[in-house]
Amino acid sequence: MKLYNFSPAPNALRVEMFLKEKNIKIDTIQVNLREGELFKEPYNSMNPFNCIPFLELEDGTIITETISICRYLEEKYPEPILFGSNAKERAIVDMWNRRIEMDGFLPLVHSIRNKTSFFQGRVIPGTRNEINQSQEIVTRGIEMFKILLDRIDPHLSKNKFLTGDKFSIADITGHFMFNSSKILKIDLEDYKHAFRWKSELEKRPSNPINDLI
Ligand SMILES: N[C@@H](CCC(=O)N[C@@H](CS)C(=O)NCC(=O)O)C(=O)O
Repeated sequence: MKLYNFSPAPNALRVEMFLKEKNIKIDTIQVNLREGELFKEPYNSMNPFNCIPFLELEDGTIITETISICRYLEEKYPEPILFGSNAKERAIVDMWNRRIEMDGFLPLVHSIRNKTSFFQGRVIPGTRNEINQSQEIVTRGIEMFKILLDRIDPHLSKNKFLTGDKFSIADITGHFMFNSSKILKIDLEDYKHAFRWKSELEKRPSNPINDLI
């Protein structure tokens, strides 16, 4: 099994944090997406969506999508459980991960890609084209993130992690949502409980951002 990744990228780091939480090591090949490596062979054929991370199994099967990769690894290496241990827990973890990913993580990814000149010509992940950056998408992403914070702040006043006492994949997604909010310099002062959660996530030994600094 081989993982194709590019460590500074947020989705790459999500998988790395998951691996560290589980204390597992996988052969990893760094593919420099900034130099267009993902559009060259063999990577273009391995993942025509031209994104990392992706996982190559022994039989040649390619699994893309951060959460799908983590789900596969969860079944192969169950402990510690990060996707829930029974039907109810798995549904709750999935519910929170989707809320965080769709209402916070992805809107902020699109805000960043539409804001910084670094992403000109590649506003949509895994593309190289002339699609314009849009200030409206920057603004909308931040608005969506704040609506999410309004909703999760009261929940986090009563819960250590998103699903209660147990750390899960949803918290990993949350950690990288906050990392994007830092890049966009979004003030979190009004969200005391979300800020407490964010600070605890940053302190986890598995936080791969600490290794980059
Ligand atoms: N939906 C994919 C998105 C993966 C993704 O956006 N990867 C980015 C890095 S964080 C990428 O490879 N971008 C390549 C590029 O835009 O050139 C997932 O969840 O894994």
